[in-house]
Amino acid sequence: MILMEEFIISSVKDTSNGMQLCTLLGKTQLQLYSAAIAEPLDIVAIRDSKSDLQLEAKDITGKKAGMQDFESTITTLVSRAEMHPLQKTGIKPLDEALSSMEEKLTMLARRIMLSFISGSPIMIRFHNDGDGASGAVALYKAFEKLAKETRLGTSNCIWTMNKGVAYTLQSLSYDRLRLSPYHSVIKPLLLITDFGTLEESETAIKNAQDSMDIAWLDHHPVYDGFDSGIVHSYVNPWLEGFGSDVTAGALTCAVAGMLSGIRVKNLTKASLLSDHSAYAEDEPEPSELAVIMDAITTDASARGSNVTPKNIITTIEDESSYKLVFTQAKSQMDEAVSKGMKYLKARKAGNATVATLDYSHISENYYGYVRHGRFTSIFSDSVEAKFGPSITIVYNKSLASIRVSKELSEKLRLLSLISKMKEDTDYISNGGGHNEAASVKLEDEYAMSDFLALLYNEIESRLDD
Ligand SMILES: [Mn+2]
Repeated sequence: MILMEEFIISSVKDTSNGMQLCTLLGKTQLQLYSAAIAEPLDIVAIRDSKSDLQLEAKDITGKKAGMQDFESTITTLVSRAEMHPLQKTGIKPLDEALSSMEEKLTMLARRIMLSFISGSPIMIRFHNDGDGASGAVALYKAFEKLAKETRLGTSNCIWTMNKGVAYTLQSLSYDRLRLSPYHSVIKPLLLITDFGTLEESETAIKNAQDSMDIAWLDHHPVYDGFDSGIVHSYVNPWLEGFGSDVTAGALTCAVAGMLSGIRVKNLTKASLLSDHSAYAEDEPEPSELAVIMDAITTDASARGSNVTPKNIITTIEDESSYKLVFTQAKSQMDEAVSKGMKYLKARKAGNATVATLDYSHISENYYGYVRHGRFTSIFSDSVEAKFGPSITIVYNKSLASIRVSKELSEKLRLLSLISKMKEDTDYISNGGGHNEAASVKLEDEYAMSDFLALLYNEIESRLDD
């Protein structure tokens, strides 16, 4: 007697060679190419799931599985793929924050696992900086490990570096287009890391609900009226009593660690450094990783091309590319910072120093890694090293980027200062961030000198008290 084993088809991907790649679920999960036309929920009977064969028309029984059968099959398989414990980073306040969010992170990881095992598409969109990239690289490594363990491929994982901070209708239509080769029982999953929490994303996020589930990891402040309830999972430290110092990269690395057990400490630390989190510690390997990921993502954004975690890993693992990218980025920034130190104008406010720099001195000569916001953060470290507690203002046409030393931030309350100025004047179009790092956009660049004069007054009066 020939033993036949039954499987349910959970997902089908049309490939470019006219074949289908099918994910089959039974006592185990496997993927097979098929020359015959298969559809989700088709029941197939094959003789030996362990030998390397291709699905044929005779294997498709013509029977369809019911949703209940499908659900109990996938539930058993997913629960067999055990979650790994939440890893400690060794940074106490960060570990406390992460463990208080453990339940939500676990739920999100389980949703990813459901898609992974069922072969349904997982679209990962990450912010185009070192924080977003660190999470994406960690997830990529996690999927590679899971693929080995489950004998599944990763061709259902689609990577996009998101240019900008919103999830737009354009992003949504592009994502929908890319779902077209996939047919799956489990809804496609969109995983967003390190961007999107702002009003500009609302319409696209709402419209996405009919074609995809959304799992979302962010650490940008939530705005009034933000409703996280419409997406499948949303994890943000601002909703859990913490703030932006808990990076999206740290959250995403935690999820990647739970999914696969891969070590995520250095990537987590790189994300903290890249975003200038208060938990960042200057260690050689994570610092270099942060610079490299920042440089690769910025460079690709400038050229309008996509970067995948695989591209990043290739650079990191090749010694000469690693050195080249790192040295170039580092020397550009060092040069720009020392130039900035020459051009800055310093004034006193109480015991603090206010350092102001016109970014046009810098922007003309540097491209790529040196960017206004990133420059301001690194520049402010040099200002602080020279002048002690300080406020660093770097303005570029109508945009001012402001950094405040830790010991001054409580007294200065930068965010409330900005909102007061916004009420008192008519040239501030928007401003935000947090009390140690914020930016202000003016209606036009000619208002900058008025803005700076008023800002100095406000700073002086707050720091004099
Ligand atoms: Mn971030």
